[in-house]
Amino acid sequence: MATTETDRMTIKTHHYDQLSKEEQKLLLKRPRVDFTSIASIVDPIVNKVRDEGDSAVLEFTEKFDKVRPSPLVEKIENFPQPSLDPTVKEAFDVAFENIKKFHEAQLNTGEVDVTTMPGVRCRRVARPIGSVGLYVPGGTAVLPSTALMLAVPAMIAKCPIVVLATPPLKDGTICPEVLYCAKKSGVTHILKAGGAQAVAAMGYGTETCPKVDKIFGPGNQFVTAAKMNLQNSDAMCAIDMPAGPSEVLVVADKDANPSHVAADLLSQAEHGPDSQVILVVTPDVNVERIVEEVRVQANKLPRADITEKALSHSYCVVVKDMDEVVKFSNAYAPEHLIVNVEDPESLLPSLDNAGSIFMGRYTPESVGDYASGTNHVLPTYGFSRMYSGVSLDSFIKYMTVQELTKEGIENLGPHVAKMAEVEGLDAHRLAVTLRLGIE
Ligand code: HSO
Ligand code: ZN
Repeated sequence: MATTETDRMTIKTHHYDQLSKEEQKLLLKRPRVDFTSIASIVDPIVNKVRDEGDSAVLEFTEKFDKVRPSPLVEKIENFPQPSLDPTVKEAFDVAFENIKKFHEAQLNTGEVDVTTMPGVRCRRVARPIGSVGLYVPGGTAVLPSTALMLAVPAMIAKCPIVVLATPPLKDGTICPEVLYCAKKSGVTHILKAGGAQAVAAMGYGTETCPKVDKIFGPGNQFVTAAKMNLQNSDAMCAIDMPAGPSEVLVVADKDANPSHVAADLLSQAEHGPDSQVILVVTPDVNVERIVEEVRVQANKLPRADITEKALSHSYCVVVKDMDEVVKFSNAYAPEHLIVNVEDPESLLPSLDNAGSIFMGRYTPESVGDYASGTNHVLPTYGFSRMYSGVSLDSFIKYMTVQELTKEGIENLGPHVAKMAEVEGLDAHRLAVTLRLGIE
């Protein structure tokens, strides 16, 4: 039978109990990313930028983006305020305020001041990371919202140097909305480059690009591979988190509106051909209706090609009951989890692994992607099991501080001296006993 345009825009359905254990396990697997072959392309780019600096970055930008921006790096104050349509400006202003509010609320939450025993005071104090690099993707979609998600917490943390890298447009300028967000949120430098070459320029520093201590942001496989290279190199550079393709898991009950569910699935599918979208439901839900809605809406999308590829490795799965839904979601550990059910709050205590959760009938992922206030740079690929999304803490490191009074060393010193004795570290013991005036 010939496959029509419409047939391809479909999403398969599995009945969990009818699958073998092996097949059930396979559902949790992400589309495979071959990092070794990507590294073989990316590593030489990173090394050339490390060795040759700006000239290598410009060479790669000319090769991949077909433009030679001049200058490559500019201080933010050199850019005039871009003129935006007032409704566009207002939308970004609202998003900025909400993101700022949510991340400001995280200030001082990690600092502690505890007296562990009389005369022994222990503190934890926060300091901003000195220099950070923010990667804002270009490519098939320019994402100025990512500029806000990264620059606003960096601004609140008071990071002194904030470099924003983004691929230049064909005329060598950068996207005006990205520039607007960068100016508004305290970015200090713009690096007009993308891909592995931009990541390497920030990680190692070049003649004109400040060296950063930590690189943030989503990107394609090349950007991810470059971040991984830097993290394991002598660049002395941290990264926000490991990354894979974007994904959403939607939980829907029988009263969820099928067109809303379909739109939520597609909003993640349209991100990239390797995105994965998953629907988990109980047997009382009309899955066919939702699948039909996906087909109808997908065919009308401008990014239909990308969406079709994403749908080819996406699926719906029908499980026995709500307990199984929660179990499945926790095992999959999605980047985004939409809980489109009557009483989402009752499920929250059992939900353990997700980058960001969207609760109830009126909370599409789009609101968190843009403007509710939460961050959209989140752990993918099952990493929400052990990583958090970007937050204020991502731009801060903590120092611990301790101070003992005379009473403190008298209380604690003998125990420390005893432990030093057990470990055979005599200088450690002496540092205490000399102060105590014993021996
Ligand atoms: N869903 C994306 C973020 C984004 N969506 C940016 C639209 N613009 C990855 O979490
Ligand atoms: Zn999105």
